[in-house]
Amino acid sequence: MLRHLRGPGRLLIRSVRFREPGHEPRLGLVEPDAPPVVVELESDDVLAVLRGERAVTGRTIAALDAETLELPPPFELLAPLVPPETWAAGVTYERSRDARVDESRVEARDVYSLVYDADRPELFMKDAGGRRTVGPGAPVGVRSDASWTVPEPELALVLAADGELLGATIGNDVTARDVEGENPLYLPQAKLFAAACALGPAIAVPEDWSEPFEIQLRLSGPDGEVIYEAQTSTARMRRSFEELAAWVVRENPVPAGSVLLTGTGLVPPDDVALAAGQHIEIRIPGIGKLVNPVGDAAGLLPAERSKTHVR
Ligand code: DO4
Ligand code: MG
Repeated sequence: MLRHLRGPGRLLIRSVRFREPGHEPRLGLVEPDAPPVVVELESDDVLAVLRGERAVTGRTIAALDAETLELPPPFELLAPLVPPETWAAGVTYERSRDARVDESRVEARDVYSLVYDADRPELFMKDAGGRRTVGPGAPVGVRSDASWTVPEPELALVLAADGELLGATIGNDVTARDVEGENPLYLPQAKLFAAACALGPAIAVPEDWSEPFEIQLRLSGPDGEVIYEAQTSTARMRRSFEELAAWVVRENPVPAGSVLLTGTGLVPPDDVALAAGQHIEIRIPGIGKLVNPVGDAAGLLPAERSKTHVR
């Protein structure tokens, strides 16, 4: 039985990005009415908005759902930003450490316990230019050469170039566990493939970054049956958001607006693997609910890539 989830305290703003056919993507602020209303912003610069730019056009759109923030047709909710780079931290929760130890060959098990305890965190690049990232409602991918892919629900931080925390959204660090389990050097192949990352629905700017975020995951089957459901809190992380962000930008020229996934504390049981037709819901009170169907990565390659067969 899941307990009631709490939000992170007072929010300064919540922003979304959306599109209508034939137009460039626009930004909006979410007003917490019931149902919430998206107020279109003049600016299309998400960093300026997160830093306080608030001029509005006067157009408002009522969301269809208070948590997913789904918009009525013809509007389409997009990932709340296109990060120039997306970084990810690993093994930041005890649960993640234990799962990696279990999935690995005996010879490789120590690396996860060592990195959990070390000063230097595990950091890896998850995406660049949003090429493998999808927004709310779009399918995430499962690669065909993997047999044990799982969702990783994570708090995702939007960073300034100096590592300052600008906002937080929901991230899904979809991972092929069997690929990483075979050899930790296969990590980039376990983590980077078509539609292996989802972000959304909104970026929230909390007043107080020391307040934890609660995270809930629900995986359901094609007929809506619940396959796995659990929750955790960023209070269980072994490292602070600021510490992880400082490591990412350390002697590393990370562009402003890059995203840092902060690691997963929820790992489904070993007999659960993502398959096309399932649905993943990740809820973080204060931010919203990110819902993505599951598809085959091979069918989710960016269009120009499948046309030209460039690898
Ligand atoms: O070492 C593997 C990556 C771990 C990870 O992505 C996580 O803990 O969230
Ligand atoms: Mg992860």
